[in-house]
Amino acid sequence: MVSSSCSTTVFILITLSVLVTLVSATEYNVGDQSGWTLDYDYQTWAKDKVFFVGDKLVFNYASGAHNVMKVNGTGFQQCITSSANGTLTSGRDVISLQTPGRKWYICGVAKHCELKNMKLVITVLPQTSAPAPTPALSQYGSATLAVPTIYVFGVALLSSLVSFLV
Ligand SMILES: [Cu+2]
Repeated sequence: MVSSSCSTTVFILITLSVLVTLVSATEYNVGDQSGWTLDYDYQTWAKDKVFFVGDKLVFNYASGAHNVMKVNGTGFQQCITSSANGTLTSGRDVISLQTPGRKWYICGVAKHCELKNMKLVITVLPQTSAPAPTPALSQYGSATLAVPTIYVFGVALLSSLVSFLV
């Protein structure tokens, strides 16, 4: 009985996590465990991630040690620390990505941007839920629909494997 309730729990957890991944927005901790800090390679951090409208960036740092400024491309390249777009200083700054396109963030404290690489640039993609319904694309409709089915099938397969192992 223990093993069956265990595998049921695993099945539910996997199903939930898949559903959460498919449906809800992702919250990204900038710099992962390192947070928003000196001498971290945020270009590499962002490189393998795909950001969508609705996702969130969370900048974690000791309040007062750093801040977060949203800038434009020029401000990013030249580390212009004008606070025209407002400066976030809470130490746990959450930014909702509301529009697609390039987004630039820098730290405005001292020369952290210029000398310590505290700068992040990302590209936000539009939400994928509403593709343009053009005739040319409609033939791919079934392929798009097949993806969640593969997920569900994968989960079922995985959970039956897990129930063997538990
Ligand atoms: Cu800083």
